[in-house]
Amino acid sequence: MNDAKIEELCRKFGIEGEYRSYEKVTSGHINQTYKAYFFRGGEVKDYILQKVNTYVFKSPVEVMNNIISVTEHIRKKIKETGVSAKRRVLHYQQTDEGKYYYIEENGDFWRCSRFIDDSCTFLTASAFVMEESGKAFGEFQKYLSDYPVKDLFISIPHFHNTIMRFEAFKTAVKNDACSRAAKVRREIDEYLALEDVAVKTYRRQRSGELPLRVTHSDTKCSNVLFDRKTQEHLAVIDLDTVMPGLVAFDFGDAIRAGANAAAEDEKDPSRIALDLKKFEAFTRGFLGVNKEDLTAAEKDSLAGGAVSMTAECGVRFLTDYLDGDKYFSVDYPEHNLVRARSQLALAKDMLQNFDKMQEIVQKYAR
Ligand code: GN1
Ligand code: MG
Repeated sequence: MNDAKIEELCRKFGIEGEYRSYEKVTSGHINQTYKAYFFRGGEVKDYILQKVNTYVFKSPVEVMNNIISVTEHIRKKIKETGVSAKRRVLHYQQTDEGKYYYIEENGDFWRCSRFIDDSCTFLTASAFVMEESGKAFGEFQKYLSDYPVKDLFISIPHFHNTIMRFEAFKTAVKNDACSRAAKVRREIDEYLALEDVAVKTYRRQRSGELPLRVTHSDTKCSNVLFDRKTQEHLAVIDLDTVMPGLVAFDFGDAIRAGANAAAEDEKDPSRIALDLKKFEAFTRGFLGVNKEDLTAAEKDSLAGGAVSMTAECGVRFLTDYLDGDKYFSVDYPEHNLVRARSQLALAKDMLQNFDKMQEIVQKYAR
């Protein structure tokens, strides 16, 4: 990537002013993200330019249609409350032809949004940040509670189908494409032992006990923007996987990512644990916003959703490790294995603390 290229792409999205500079944003595992700076009207204006990973998102145009439709819906909802939506929902740029994307001759798929003023993201979350994340994802769900779920395009079929994720894992073990299976036999066996408990939440949807809702489906705290000064939540970002799904999965994935005492790729599994204070903070924020909207079964499914999402994410990391790191971007050869080990330790610690998790949920669900 270089300045000329970034400027050229931004111009496709109607951005005016003097191009200044760009930086690469490295936190996501899927898309390539850049922040571009322009000078206009006496001040610096910044934009987020993203190359969508079309290996992961096979129908990026439909994904963008979802995103535009959902962000417009949220914008309308926020405005109805009398609050300014400017910093509370993403705003995408259009090309001259009125499209929200630009496809290069080589097929590269680009989109561009305004950077929300004075916002920041966090890779790890304190209890305060977790509570704010809980509010952000709770509000996201609330704003979209009357959005027609069936109209949403399914950006990645079977994304949180835990049963299929385990089947894909078993296939990867069998194929052993990179001859890595023998080395990770212990991890394979431990994940297989978790399968029954991991697929429980998905089965509750299959049986009709849990309803499908509009969900974000990738609720890590790094997908929330916060106010730089107050650290209060502003907007939810990374909307590629907005799909019909389970509230338990949005809740659970946020816990997986944010209530871990260590990082997702911590190398020392003994440092990994469920942080119950952060769990409680997220639960308080989330249920404080939307407990009235949830059914009793949904409230009862939240803690189990955290176990399901952690085991599922870990199985996806291990599958990708066995397949040769094709899906998640890795910084070093064992990165996916390290991630898989950390998720395994976290899922086991959640099971140890399951009663406590349920108690906390019940406290805020009343
Ligand atoms: C990916 O795009 P990013 O980095 O926010 C993945 C999530 C995983 C997460 C693990 C589309 O999220 O499902 O939980 O990595 N997104 C996709 O960090 O597969
Ligand atoms: Mg994502």
